[in-house]
Amino acid sequence: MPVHQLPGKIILQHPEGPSLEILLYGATIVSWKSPSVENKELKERLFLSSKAILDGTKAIRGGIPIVFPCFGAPQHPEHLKLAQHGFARTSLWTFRKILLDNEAGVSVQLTLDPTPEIAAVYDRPFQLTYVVTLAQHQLSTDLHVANPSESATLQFQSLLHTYIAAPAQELTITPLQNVKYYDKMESITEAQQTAKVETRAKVDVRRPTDSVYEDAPLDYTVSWPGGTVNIRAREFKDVVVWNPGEGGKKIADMEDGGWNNYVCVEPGYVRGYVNLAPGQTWIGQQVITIKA
Ligand code: TA6
Repeated sequence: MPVHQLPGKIILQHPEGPSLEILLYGATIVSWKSPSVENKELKERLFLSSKAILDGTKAIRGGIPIVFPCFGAPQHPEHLKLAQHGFARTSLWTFRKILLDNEAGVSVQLTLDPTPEIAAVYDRPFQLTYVVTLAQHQLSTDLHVANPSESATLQFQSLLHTYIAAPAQELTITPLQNVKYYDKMESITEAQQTAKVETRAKVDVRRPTDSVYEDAPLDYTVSWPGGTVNIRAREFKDVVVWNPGEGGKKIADMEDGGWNNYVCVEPGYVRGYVNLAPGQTWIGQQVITIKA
């Protein structure tokens, strides 16, 4: 069986070797093993801190946490009771069904609907559906946000907080040159950040980095000696590049030196809000492809 349901998690097994582990907690993908293009050797493609707390009491430090309906500290009047990055990454999702199961790929669907815990901090109707598809060298993650309201617009932010396993001191991210960005290293509050324009042809994270690129190109390449990963996005118009460097020592669930082993490249809609009309559905998509 290529899809295994275990207590609290789902394992996807592709016939050619790749595998994926999704926790129901946050629908967080915590492992993606995919073969190298050259010699088929299976490699872990996502960073997961060895200190990540996996018992459902804290958002997971690594993998692909889902950010919804607010990015960072809540600012929208409807979000003020929410924790940083919202509730999707800390709620228990439901595994619904297998959508595809053949040599082309293995695909599953999970959903999150309002629960009493969510309703206590967020009273808007919504439905989230997450479609995760594993192919030989590719992982697609589609987040569908539906607005079941008959009269009210749903305003939200969303992002996939993807921790790519890669040597932070050696990697570059392209093409972000000339894209406007906001530097969260300068100030965490949006109001105090001034827009800058990226001047570098190749962005790196050799210094602590927390940059929110607005209206970004939707197609990014992360390269390092011996590795290339492509990340494509749809509807996630912005992208965040984050690596705290030594500042990671202050993050309780970050393993020692963990910041050397990843970069977060996070497609999202985080500058402004998606305005989703009643009865409509919005789909944000990320497709990660191993190129080398
Ligand atoms: O996406 C980047 C960011 O918002 C950073 O500012 C940093 O705080 C990071 O996310 C991690 O947030 P977390 O709530 O998971 O500790």
